[in-house]
Amino acid sequence: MTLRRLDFRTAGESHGKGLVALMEGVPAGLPLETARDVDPELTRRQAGYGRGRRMKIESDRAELLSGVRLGETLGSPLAMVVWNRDWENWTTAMAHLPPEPDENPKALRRMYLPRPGHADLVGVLKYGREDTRDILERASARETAARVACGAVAKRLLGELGIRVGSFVRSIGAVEADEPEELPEDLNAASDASPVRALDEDAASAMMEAIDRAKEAGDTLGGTFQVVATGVPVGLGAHVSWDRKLDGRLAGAVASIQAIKGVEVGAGFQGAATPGSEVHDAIYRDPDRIRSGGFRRGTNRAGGLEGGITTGEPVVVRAAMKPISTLMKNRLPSVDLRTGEAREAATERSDVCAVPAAAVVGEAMVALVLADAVLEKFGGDSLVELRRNFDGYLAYLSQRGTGDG
Ligand code: EPS
Repeated sequence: MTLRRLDFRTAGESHGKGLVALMEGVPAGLPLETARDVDPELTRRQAGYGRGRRMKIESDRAELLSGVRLGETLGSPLAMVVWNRDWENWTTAMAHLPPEPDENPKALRRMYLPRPGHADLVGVLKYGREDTRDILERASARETAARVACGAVAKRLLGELGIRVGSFVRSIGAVEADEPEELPEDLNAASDASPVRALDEDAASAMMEAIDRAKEAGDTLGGTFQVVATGVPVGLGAHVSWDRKLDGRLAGAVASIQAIKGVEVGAGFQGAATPGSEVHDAIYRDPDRIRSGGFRRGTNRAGGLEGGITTGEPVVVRAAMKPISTLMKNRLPSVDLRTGEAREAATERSDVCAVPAAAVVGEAMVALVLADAVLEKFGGDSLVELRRNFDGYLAYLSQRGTGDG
């Protein structure tokens, strides 16, 4: 799955020198300063109760290499690097050159005990490698720092059009948060105030206790989160072909995040057990709701998407993250790739729970897909041109809203 108008790519290993983010298709004239627009998002991704010691070492910042001049994008490819501070401790193990013959083998930090749930085993089999580090360094969720850097640029672009993307955590392990009747106006201000990014204080305390218990037991926890985009106009995506349907594009992007095993749009699986009369969102006339074409829905169980097209209601994507596969105790059976002997899976420094961080990565992926869909519909080589096209569409919708369209 690739984006259509806004291409992005990442490179880099978890303990390599740094993570590279490359974006193409950002229109010219978008105000962009990494300290203001990108670094705060990187900091949000680093936070969350349950992260490991690595996050105390890192202090992620984006360094721009190209694509911006005097505070505005040029329309040229945007290149950013997030340097890994921990690299200093890994220069031997992650060196580009072959090791000296007398190098201490321990310093190379090879790993031969694949962790169930990780890319370790399938990766070495597929790529013809012996040392699982050749796989795990890239499979690591550290890569999401570069995704969040790209997502921050997408958010900045969407923000210019009044589209905002936020998230919150719905559950961690078996602890489920109560969802408020109405989401806060500034969703991220509310969820970021919680160490687990939940909107229910009692549940947040129970979630943190569950994380503490898992940590003591040397275990890990997964959970679920919800990404919400507001201000999205009706008409992004298309019903006409499978790969233009926006729900599929969003689900694919969110499912591509490390450890994500399930994605729902709106009420998702819940809707499957409910009669249609209680699932679908009734249509009412509301001329003031310009972005919805002069209509309002009684509910938003569809998660802002019908037929693969946005409705103008908030876009809602939910995801389930499995528990992290690196276990400190009760390590699962595995096999030593050198000898074929039964052994316990490898362990190394890791997180206990990264669901709050995954929600921030979810925002980035949703923002990138929405920005892509915006550029697909409205085009424009510059922000001025994009906005002119966008405003023209809103003018058309507003005319329809009067009933004379
Ligand atoms: C990290 C995500 C996790 C962390 C990693 C930093 O990666 P993984 O998917 O490999 O478990 O554990 O830190 C380390 C690998 C480490 O050395 O502690 C991130 O999101 O930045």
